[in-house]
Amino acid sequence: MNLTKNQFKEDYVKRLTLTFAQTTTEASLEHKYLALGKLIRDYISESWAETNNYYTKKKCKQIYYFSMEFLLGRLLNSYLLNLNIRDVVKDGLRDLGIDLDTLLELEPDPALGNGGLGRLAACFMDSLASLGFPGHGCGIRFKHGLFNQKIINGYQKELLNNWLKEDFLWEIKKPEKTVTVRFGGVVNLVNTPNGIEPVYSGCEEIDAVPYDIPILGSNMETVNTLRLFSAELPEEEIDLNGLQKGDYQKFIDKKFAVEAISQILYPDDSSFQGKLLRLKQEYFFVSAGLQTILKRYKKLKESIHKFSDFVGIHINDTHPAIAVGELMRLLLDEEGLDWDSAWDITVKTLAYTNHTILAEAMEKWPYDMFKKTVPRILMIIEEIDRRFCEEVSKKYEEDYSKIDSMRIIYNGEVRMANLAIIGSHSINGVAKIHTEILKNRELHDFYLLYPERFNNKTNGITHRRWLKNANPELYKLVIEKSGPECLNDTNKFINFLKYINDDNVLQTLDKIKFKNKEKVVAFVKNKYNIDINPFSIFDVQVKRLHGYKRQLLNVFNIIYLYNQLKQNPELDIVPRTFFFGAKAAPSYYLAKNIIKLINSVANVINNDPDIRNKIKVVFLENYGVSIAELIIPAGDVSEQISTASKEASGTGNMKFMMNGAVTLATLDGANVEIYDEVGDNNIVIFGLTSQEVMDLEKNRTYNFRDILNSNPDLQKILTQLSDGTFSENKEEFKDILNHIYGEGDPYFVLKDFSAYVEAQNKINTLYENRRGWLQMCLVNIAHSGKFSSDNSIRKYAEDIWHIKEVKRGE
Ligand code: Z2T
Repeated sequence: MNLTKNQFKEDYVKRLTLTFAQTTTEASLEHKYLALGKLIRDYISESWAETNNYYTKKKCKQIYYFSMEFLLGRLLNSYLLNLNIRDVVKDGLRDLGIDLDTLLELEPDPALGNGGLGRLAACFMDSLASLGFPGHGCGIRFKHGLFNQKIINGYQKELLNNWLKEDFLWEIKKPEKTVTVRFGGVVNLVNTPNGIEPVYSGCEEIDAVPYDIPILGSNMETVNTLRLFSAELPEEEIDLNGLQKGDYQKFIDKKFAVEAISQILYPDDSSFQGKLLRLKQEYFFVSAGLQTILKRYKKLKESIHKFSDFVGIHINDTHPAIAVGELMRLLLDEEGLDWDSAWDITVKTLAYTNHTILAEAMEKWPYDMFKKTVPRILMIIEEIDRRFCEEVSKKYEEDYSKIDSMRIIYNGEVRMANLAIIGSHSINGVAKIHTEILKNRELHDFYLLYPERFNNKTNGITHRRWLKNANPELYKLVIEKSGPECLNDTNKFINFLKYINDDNVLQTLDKIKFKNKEKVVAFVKNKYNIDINPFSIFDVQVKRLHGYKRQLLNVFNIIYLYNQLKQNPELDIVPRTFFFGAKAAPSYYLAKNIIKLINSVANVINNDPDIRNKIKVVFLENYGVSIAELIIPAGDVSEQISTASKEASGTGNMKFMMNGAVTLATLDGANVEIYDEVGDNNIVIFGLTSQEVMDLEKNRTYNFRDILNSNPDLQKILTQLSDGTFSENKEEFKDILNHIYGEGDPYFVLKDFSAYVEAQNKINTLYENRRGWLQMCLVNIAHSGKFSSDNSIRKYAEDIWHIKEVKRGE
């Protein structure tokens, strides 16, 4: 937008005075922040209304991205960047004696997601709006997001996340757009003059109240909507529940149970728990979202049969897969369509993304729970299942194994992935290798049945948040050197390669990285009182804590290094700082035990004079979007070391690459595509391939003892986990020991250990050649444009959603 510094200052001072009845000299920092936020909100509002009116007027096909999670991170700086007024605002505030960066830190970071899946949804929102696509988000307004992590004596403690304690600046409540969601009760099908109709009795009705957040594009005109629903007790219900009789307890219990639905985000990133409340959350936002979409569609006055020409609905993993049943219900029961028409519309409207092949993450609801919670949906799903079995048995005759593997209801469970696949016209994985595994193994039978539905869409990240916002100096350099064509097409980052032999550019890269490292040095000193060396290699593994992500492999190498240095304190190694950031699901004992190990090892190493500060270990508490924005721009080495075949894609790998780190990786997920881009000389690859892992799993031929017996270094490390080296309590690391000795090292940590050590040595050698290292960084940055979510979204738009970019002027 066009805004002069003086105009901004005038607007700001006025806003501050009108809202808080104070001048800039008296106002608290908090009020200064709030006034800025409210002003920026004003700047956005007009375009928001215009965007919506335009979509309706032109009847644009609109996409709704249904997701349990949206991990947005702080929004104020993104709004400033996308409005293109950050510099003006910063200068204007400085004139008033206010530091913009200090105000930005005051914004709460809404953590409405667990990890990659939620952050991907947020990156997609940014790309949709920035490219001018009509695409919105639909989810839940959790009162409490992902827990805040505190480390106490090396253990993870979970604290309640209370991001709504202060009013959230960016949401607008829309009570007039409330819809009703029905749970439980009994449904009978009754013959009426209008045909068969469901009659409900004894069910519970809940209000879904929308809160809208503007998603502002960088294209200066599009403002899409993220609509999050909150669960409330309907007003009529309040009387019916005891107020009249003075039975307040009954009323309070009821209100509590209803509001529970949008109280808190489940903190599991990759395991399915089968909790009733979770099922209610899923149906709650899906039903509310679909009802809202249908209401909006009616205003277009188009035939219901053309629904999928105007609406596309994307389901982000199986959490919203119940949409298949709910859309059918709305079309059959509310719109009065016949089965075949309703089914045709449903399949054409829905598309599904799979984010994992881990068996323990698959959503399978107990049949009885499902039936009690959403009886009408279960009826419909049973009919979908019946028809599906009929179709399959026609095709495969008596091959019951095929029916068993693909049908929805099986063994007393409702299998949500099967429902999603059968009810969608498109099914995609999130990286090439992941999609191949889906097609060839996990979903092979479905692939044979519906080959045309399967496609790959490799994940991406928005360079606006992960480069422009998190690493502004590097962004400036890339744009300046690679040309303005980068602004609209990140693939043009490749022009940066021209500077591969330009010592000035390489020096500048070095300086920028160093400054980013110094920021982290200051942060760590201030927060943990640990001194770290900005000249050391910053080796970073930040992501959720999980067995398959193998933080344990990383720690084992650190212990190995420690042992070497203890044996020979004179050993000449390149100084390194190992950073970890990771939350463990509260009930995941192994993961929590690994956190304790990292902190115990850190404590020993950081305080051992023999080590002479050659290595340091830092655990960054409460890893989330905000900490990521601090640490990723400072990373030299990006640890992407999952057991091959387990990480569907990974997106942190892309963020590090874009910020000029060198990837140390297994050939898993999108690492494979990063490798294809940068080539053998600009990445360090090690370990089992996914084929090797899958073969070992299939043949059950892996025995960790074979490895252990022939590797004294590993023997020593495992001994140290119970001999008091890292904890006085010799039982301390029993979950980890059981993971190896009891479960047999299911993620092949021991198997890949020596390859990993070797790869780490290679990193040292590469790093010692300063120029060579900087050239590797440059190559990585140049190729990172490929992994912008703008590219991913363009492909979704073209192949799956069939939507076009909208330019309001035209
Ligand atoms: C999640 O973050 C991911 C997968 C899930 O499967 C659930 C959650 Cl919360 C149900 C991650 C994948 O692990 C990661 O590889 C991928 O990059 C990310 O989703 C986005 O696709």
